[in-house]
Amino acid sequence: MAIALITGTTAGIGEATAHTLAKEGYNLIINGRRSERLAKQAKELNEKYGVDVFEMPLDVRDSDAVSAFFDKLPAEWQSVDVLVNNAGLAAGLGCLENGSLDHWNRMIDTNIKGLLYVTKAMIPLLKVTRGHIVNIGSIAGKEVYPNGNVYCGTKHMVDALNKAMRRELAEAGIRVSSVNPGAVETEFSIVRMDGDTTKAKNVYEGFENLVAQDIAEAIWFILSRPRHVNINELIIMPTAQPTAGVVLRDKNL
Ligand code: NDP
Ligand code: 8X3
Repeated sequence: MAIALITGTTAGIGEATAHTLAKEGYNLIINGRRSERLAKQAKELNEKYGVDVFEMPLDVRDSDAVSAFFDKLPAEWQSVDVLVNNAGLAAGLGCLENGSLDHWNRMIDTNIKGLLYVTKAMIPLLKVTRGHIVNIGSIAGKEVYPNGNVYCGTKHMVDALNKAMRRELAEAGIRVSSVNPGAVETEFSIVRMDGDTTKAKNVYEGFENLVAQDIAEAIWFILSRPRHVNINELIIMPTAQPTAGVVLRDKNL
């Protein structure tokens, strides 16, 4: 059975992707910092879909922890076919002048450096399987919007790394794709607003946002193409969000 490693499965897009790939018969390596959620999820995926699940309870920002995990990965879990680089976040929504260094560091360390640490460790395994990397970027990696500054910057870097991986790994037969969503209602805005659930809920008021399953299905579409087809990138938006930072509310679209 094929194996997929998905980062950031304890919520949102990663969680939906774990369920979608388990339903399609993948054994899974699942990741997140909240180890209790991860353990509960492993049990649920195993019971519901009959797949094997291996936990990767670590912070992708911790390069030593990432290296140690792959150094000790049991032989039966090393034949990984798919890496979904999903773990990420936005922290804060405000102008650069008033920006928080903690917010900036968390986004840069997770969205860029964490993705790099996991990808570097995974490339030797994916060379063996001639596997597939799916990078979760964002419309924020294609455009910028007011007060998105550093988050947009990190996702532009993901876009650049996606292109770099595609160029660099093609000769190894590794496929590389990105999915770049607009507004998806997950825990994303709760994290971005530092836990303020009222502000987070307002983000999705008055229009039909995307849901995590929309993105999971797109990931499965990418992965289920025949070997000669590489989807380089997808941009997926709510109908009511024509571009980054613009949402048409109360329009009955
Ligand atoms: P959620 O907040 O719902 O989920 C984020 C997931 O990432 C959680 O499982 C979280 O787990 C994990 N995560 C965050 N930081 C780390 C870390 N340092 N180490 C390991 N895991 C981590 O958000 P989404 O599902 O919406 O976001 C997933 C990806 O999609 C992100 O890269 C985001 O930028 C991107 N995206 C989201 C959009 C949206 O509108 N929601 C739109 C476009 C892109 P834990 O806290 O347990 O570590
Ligand atoms: C999250 C989507 O539109 O808030 O990446 O930037 S958006």
